[in-house]
Amino acid sequence: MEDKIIVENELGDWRRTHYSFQISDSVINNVVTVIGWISSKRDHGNVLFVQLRDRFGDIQILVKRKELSENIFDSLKSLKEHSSIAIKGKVVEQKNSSNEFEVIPEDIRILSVSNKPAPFLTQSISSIGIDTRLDLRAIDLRRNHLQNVFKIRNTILNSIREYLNDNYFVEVNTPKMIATATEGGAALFPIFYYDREAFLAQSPQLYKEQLTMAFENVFEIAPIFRAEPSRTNRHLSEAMSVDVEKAYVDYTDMMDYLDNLIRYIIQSVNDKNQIELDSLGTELPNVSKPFSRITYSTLVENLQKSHKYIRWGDDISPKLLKDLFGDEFYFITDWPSSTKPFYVKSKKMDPIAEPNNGDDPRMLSESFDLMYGSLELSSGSTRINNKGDLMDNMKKKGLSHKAFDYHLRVFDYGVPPHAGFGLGLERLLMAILKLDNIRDATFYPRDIDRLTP
Ligand code: AMO
Repeated sequence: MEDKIIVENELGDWRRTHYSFQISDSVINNVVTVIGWISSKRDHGNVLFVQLRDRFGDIQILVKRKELSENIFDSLKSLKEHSSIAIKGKVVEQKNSSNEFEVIPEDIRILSVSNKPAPFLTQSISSIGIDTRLDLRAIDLRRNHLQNVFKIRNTILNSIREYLNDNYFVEVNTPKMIATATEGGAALFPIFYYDREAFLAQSPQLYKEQLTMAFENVFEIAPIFRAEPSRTNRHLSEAMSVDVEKAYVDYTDMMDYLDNLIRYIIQSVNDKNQIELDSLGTELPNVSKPFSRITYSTLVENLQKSHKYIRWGDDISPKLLKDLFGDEFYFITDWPSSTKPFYVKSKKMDPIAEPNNGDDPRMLSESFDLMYGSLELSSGSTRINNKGDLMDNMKKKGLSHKAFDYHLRVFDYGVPPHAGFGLGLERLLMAILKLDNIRDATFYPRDIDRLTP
């Protein structure tokens, strides 16, 4: 059959005159040019109903054998889903089509032919394994479900920029090939940098801190790289981080900013994405009130009271949080200094705290994690801005001053007090849309098993 298809394979002078959403009352009886790919097709012998999909949605095309040349009709009839076509035709009213109009073609150009049926349907939520979908990700991303997810992602990104610009932040970009680690716990990806070893950046941490000297309020939306050895539904090896840093504030101010930012984002999605939310069947989290704040020490006590095995100083696993918190946003604050990276400022000593192991007192830090249920969305803190304190803390954590010389020397010139946070974009999307797998919150996920496509 295939060799009978007439493929122009070239646009020539054809250009789209209208997107699907522009096919409306105002163009009834007009001849338009619409372009897209076939999302579905119903064949009634001498009549075809084709759904032509563009960036905004579907347009119904009614094709009748008697109104087109045999050749073109037969070619169209044999086209599979995903093939691209351009149609010049008249817009007519059609109550039964999804947008109440259809286009009756006068001329058709076949631009690109799909040779194989895709292993998943465009309309299905898909019970097919994620690996099969990821192997053909560009096609998978055409599915309605992911289209909705990524349209909402777009709103989220725009609203983050809007909120931060309105609050006098400057968008910056920092190097992704770096010389030293910043986040103690997370492993690095080593790379060759000419004749030296370097690493992919785990975080823009030190650069965003430095940039508060020149710009006071900065943010960056960029990838972070983490050599995560585990296979989970919430870790990526390459994730997008929304990093925010501000001078002359502390961690309590940054919690206010983050709280307001999340509520602004959810309001924007609510205002702009009702169609996508309805189609996903998702209700947005209730964010009518500011998020609650619980200190790490109180949380550990509560967990111990409910007979969970945890010692003060341990990290808190998602499993432990699962029974305690439902689908809600909340902050865990004042983490032990021992659990936080070297740049995080310590609080004054907790007077009721007992020594941890004889000589190491229970130092707390000016820090927070923003959680949604058992999912960590963000970490933030007040940073150390005094060179001596920073050097002491580095020593405590076993870090070499020499390796961080490029950073420490800045502190000779008076780094202002500052605080900030890093917010995982994919994790936020998981929380807002209740996605089970972080891989569906990113275009081409990277994990321990996957480096392609
Ligand atoms: P942290 O290491 O907690 O803090 O990272 C901040 C947020 O980034 C997201 N995140 C990830 N998302 C997906 N996959 C991963 N492997 C992954 N790793 C981190 C999470 C996390 O809460 N420099 C500090 C931030 C700061 O203090 O400003 C930092 O990187 O949502």
